[in-house]
Amino acid sequence: MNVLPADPVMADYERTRAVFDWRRERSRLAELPDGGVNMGYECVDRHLREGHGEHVALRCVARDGSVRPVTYARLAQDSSRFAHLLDALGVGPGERVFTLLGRRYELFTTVLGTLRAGRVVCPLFTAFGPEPIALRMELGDATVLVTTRESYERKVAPIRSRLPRLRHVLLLDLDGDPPADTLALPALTASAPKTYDVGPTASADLALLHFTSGTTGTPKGAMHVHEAVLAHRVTAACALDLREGDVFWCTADPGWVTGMSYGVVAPLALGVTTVVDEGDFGPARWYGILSDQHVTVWYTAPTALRMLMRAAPRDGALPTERYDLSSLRFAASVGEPLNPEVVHWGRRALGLPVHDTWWQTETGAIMIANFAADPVRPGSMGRPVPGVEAAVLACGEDGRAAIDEGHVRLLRQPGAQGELALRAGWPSMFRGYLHEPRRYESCFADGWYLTGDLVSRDADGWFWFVGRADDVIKSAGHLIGPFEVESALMEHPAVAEAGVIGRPDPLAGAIVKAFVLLRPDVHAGAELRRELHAFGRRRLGPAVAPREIEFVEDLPHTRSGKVMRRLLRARELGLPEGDVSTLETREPSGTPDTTAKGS
Ligand code: 6R9
Repeated sequence: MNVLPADPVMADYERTRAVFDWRRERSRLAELPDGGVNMGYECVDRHLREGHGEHVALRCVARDGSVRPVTYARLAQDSSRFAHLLDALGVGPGERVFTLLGRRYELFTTVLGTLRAGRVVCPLFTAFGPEPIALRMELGDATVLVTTRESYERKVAPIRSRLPRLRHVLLLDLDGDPPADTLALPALTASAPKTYDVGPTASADLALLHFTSGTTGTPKGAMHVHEAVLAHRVTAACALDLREGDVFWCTADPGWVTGMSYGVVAPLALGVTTVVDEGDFGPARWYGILSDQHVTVWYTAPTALRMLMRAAPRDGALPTERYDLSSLRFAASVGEPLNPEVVHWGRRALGLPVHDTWWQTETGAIMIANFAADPVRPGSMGRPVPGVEAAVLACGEDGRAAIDEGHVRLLRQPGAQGELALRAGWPSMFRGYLHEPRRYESCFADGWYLTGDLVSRDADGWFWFVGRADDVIKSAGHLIGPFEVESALMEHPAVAEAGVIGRPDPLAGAIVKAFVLLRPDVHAGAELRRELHAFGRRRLGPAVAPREIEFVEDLPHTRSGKVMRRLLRARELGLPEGDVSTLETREPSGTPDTTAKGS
């Protein structure tokens, strides 16, 4: 597979960092005739050209447990068919193909066909309700949607009129006539040619669009380019220890960045075999897959591990006593803090520690990790991957990096807390927020990308997560924007205003909690609470809807009229309220005093 021979990285961190060079790694990519790089080509065509077409790319585990192996050659054929279909439908270069699909084979053919054809992939989470789907498809200028009949009828048909630019809805299902204004994908691809020549692709052409949430405003469309595949390869090799012959299993949903970068792109770019589980989480199912598929490298989430940890049988038997986990060589997690208890449990229950890795939608690939050769430091995110420079920046009163005449201040003393920043310029760095250049620019200062996470670094250079600098909620590893939840709740006729926070939860890290101020004359009772829960789930989907709703008499506001979520959180947790100098002090239901100074 010809990436970063594992040895130098694993054996000597400092030395690898010293000699690492992105340009040299870039020269290992298969260059297209025009000098560009194509992510889809790296994942598929390259392996055929190198004579590995018969290697198993995917092992798709159906809900009933049956397993279907798919070779790289087959993946090339089926993704070629999809690429031809995009041509035939007149979908132009750079246009957006949205997927609303779980982990299944067609997700791979759609994504790879789209990338190979030079169109842009934008994945959606299947646990989203109609509202988050509509918003993202509107913002992302969706031209094509690939989904199932069931998802279409339940979630997209009701909002289709809001999407005038959506030209083609392609449904996977074979049975029955497709609903109005949709097409049956299998019928269209069956007769399409089985080979496809990847056309000119510039390294900086847009490949993936990932929506992510911020504190305010609409979701942000993080734009990723084809050459990001370089970072996927390098980080999967050095941080996930992925090597030739491995069987890899990434449990993340493809609607989120981990499920795309490491569930699809990275393992295929490295030519290994990837397990695709179409079923849902369950301890027996998951241990069964690890064992039956002889998974060697496993990338999952702290919430899932905590669920496994809790599911220990009464007789105290360890998973290793019931299942053959002897193939498993490396386990890692991402998305939320990995508490030390889970690392220790991993040692006991799986026979190996779990390696924490840190990154974000915007970074496109793993940036900080516990590496295979180093002893894990339980509770630490690890150290920067080769080719990435990380720093801790001094913060101002707003809790974000202080920028003084364009300059930031690096905190070098061990243990000092500040905002985590990364030196701009690694290949998978996002290249913009779609249609929001200012929002993008505000993420950078003095040559650094500001992550919005608060961290400290110890004397040996290991990073420790402290918290987020903003109000965004991480629940079960999924990033949820409080504003999106508040907006949806406020559409209910009984709701005057809502403030949404993450309430700490031992299993999911945090759960979404809404404080709801009702309109005058509305009775706050159990029935209304139930109705609001159902309303939230219908609009937002189960992954985003509030799990807890509390009716309140008033909500704290800043003098500029914004709900002070920080204060809601402090009150919820019984913590000191901190700086409340910007708190609006007039009657809460009145108009905020925007004339007040110093807000
Ligand atoms: C890949 C992904 C990014 C945010 C990030 C941080 C949190 C991710 C973490 C972690 C503590 C870790 N996060 N990894 N917090 N320890 N190892 O999750 O991307 O959905 O954009 O979330 O998740 O707050 O800023 P994304």
